[in-house]
Amino acid sequence: MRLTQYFLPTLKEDPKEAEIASHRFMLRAGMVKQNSAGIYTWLPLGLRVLKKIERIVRYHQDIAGAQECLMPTIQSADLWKESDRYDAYGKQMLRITDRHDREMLYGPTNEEMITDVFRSYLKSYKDLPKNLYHIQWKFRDEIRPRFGVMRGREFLMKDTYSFDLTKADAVYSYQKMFLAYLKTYTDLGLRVIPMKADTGPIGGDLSHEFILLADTGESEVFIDEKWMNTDLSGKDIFYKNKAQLDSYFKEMTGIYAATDETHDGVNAPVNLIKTRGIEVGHIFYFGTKYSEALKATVQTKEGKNVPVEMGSYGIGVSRLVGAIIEANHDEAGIKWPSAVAPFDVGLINLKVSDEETSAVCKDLYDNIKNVGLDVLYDDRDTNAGGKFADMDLIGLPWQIIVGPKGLKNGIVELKKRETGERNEVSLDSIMTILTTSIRDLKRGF
Ligand code: 5CA
Repeated sequence: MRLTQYFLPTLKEDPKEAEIASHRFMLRAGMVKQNSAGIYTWLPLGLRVLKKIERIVRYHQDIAGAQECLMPTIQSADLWKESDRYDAYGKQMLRITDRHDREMLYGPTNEEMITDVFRSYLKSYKDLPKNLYHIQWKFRDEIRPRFGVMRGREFLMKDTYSFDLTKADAVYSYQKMFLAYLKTYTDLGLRVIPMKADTGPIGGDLSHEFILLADTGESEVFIDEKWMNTDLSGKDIFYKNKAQLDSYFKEMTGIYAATDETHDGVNAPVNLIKTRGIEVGHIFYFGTKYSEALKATVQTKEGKNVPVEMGSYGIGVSRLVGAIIEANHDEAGIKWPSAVAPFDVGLINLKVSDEETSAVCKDLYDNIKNVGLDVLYDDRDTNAGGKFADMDLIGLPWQIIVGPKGLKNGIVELKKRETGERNEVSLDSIMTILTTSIRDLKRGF
């Protein structure tokens, strides 16, 4: 993409309304525009990141055995009356009346709707297990939308719903999702800690929040120091090896980590770190809460009808964009982890009016695209300082800086945004360096 043609409205000044780094940088980097409180337009640069996160989330859901579907954003109130949550949800729920005076709502979550989908088709133990997910916009009329996309009113969530015959099977489904979450966050370039959690309005008796540690996080958390050296990647653990998965789950959930609500000072270890974090995922096992209310039953082998065992599993996809920035930035701007960067490479032409410089840049631009990398080419006829500042702000992992002085000696500059490290490299070797350093970071998502 050429910057002269791209819709990238960057801002030099910090917007007044932004209290935290991620919000400030998302507005300044032209990723989102606020339309009303907690409601945003995703501009092209922001949408690229959102899509990359979605892709990684989807990749791991599919491997764990979940199947993607897509439920609507608008739901009928009737289902919520069946589960008795229509009144309980209170003012958080955006209620709508259609032209026939039917009560509708903008979905804050989908337990009722997926249970209705399930009961419409599946009636036998032979149909189980099933696991369905979608990535869809939700609406919660938050009292205090703030921190940009981190606490929005309209936000993108991945929500998965598992259906099993027995509690033991449901716990296995829960453990598989638990593992999928750890693998997902690792591939997003994040270190996220699972913590025992309250189930709140979703209900149930087994629940974990996934917390990214950050000083600006909304949740107060308590974690055992041991977490600092624990491998959280879930690598080498297999979904189908039940015994291995079970012992891994017990090991991970055995190390003390709690949110403010579940922290119990009495049983907590002494070497506890009190800090703050961002909730980027939340999973629940709630048994038959919804299947009983909505009469989603299956027939067992013995011919008995029993309510299906369920769990639900959420990831805050749009919140993750902000959370990733909170964990990866400096004074100058964002430092995207490669897996979610909007472009892999930023190509800076220092002197557009110089014919040779522009010819070299054009060749490089084509070559980089041809090897399958995403490149943003700053071909604007503006000063170098502004170009460097914008490139640091939007935080692409690699920058290639091309100017007439270097080219006299066949040299361009390669900058790694993460460390700020700059190296002069020969024009002949740049493509090899790029493909070897970046290719192995990009997986087949
Ligand atoms: N039905 C369950 C799981 S599918 C559920 O709704 N869980 S939740 O309420 O915990 O939401 C799941 C995730 O969505 C949260 O962990 C959080 O990352 C994200 N989320 C929740 N509220 C907001 C919000 N107002 N803005 C942005 N993200 C949010």
